Amino acid sequence: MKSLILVDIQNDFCPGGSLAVTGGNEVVPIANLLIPKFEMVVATQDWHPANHKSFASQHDDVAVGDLFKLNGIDQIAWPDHCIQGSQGAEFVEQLHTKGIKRVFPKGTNPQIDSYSGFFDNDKRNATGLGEFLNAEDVNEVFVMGLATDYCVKFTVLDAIELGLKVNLVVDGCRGVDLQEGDVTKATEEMKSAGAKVICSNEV
Ligand code: VGL
Ligand code: ZN
Repeated sequence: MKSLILVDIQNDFCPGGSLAVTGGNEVVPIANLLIPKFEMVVATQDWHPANHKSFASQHDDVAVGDLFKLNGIDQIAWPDHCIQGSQGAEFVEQLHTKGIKRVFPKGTNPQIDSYSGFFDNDKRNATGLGEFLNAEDVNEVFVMGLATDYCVKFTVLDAIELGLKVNLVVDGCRGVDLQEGDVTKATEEMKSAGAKVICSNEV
């Protein structure tokens, strides 16, 4: 069974949002084209408590974009984003969410970030996505969404590690590019890890 994984297609990652990704909204029509092609569509949702420690606002000595250690692991300080229950955390209104079978929230523990849709960044806690796909006999996934260089990348890498065949729908992704070239680098990383990079018209 094949599954489409929609990563974090949320208002805060689109123009006008607090962690806006350039062209983030452009992935929505692509998602809407792909959703009806899959029997099994799942989505991840960045879903932070207001006091999440990945937010620069929760520290006296870090600014947005700074790299710091959070409980011993590397963390980038983000602006407040995807706060549980806020408009920014909602899926983009134009996204055809009716076709989504199950939503997996992530980043709910204030002490650790969760870029991957499968695990927290220390890999200790799972979101349930892996078990769900396994129970549904999914062996191949098509991943698209936001952002290429963070949540898409780590979702893809974990999916490969879990033994899934992984296709990255590259025109269905947009990235942060905190440093110029991050998106290109992330795509290369996913490719060398074993992801097949495809366009939405090849699905
Ligand atoms: C993401 C940074 C912080 C993402 C989520 O969805 O790529 N990036 N939280
Ligand atoms: Zn986040």
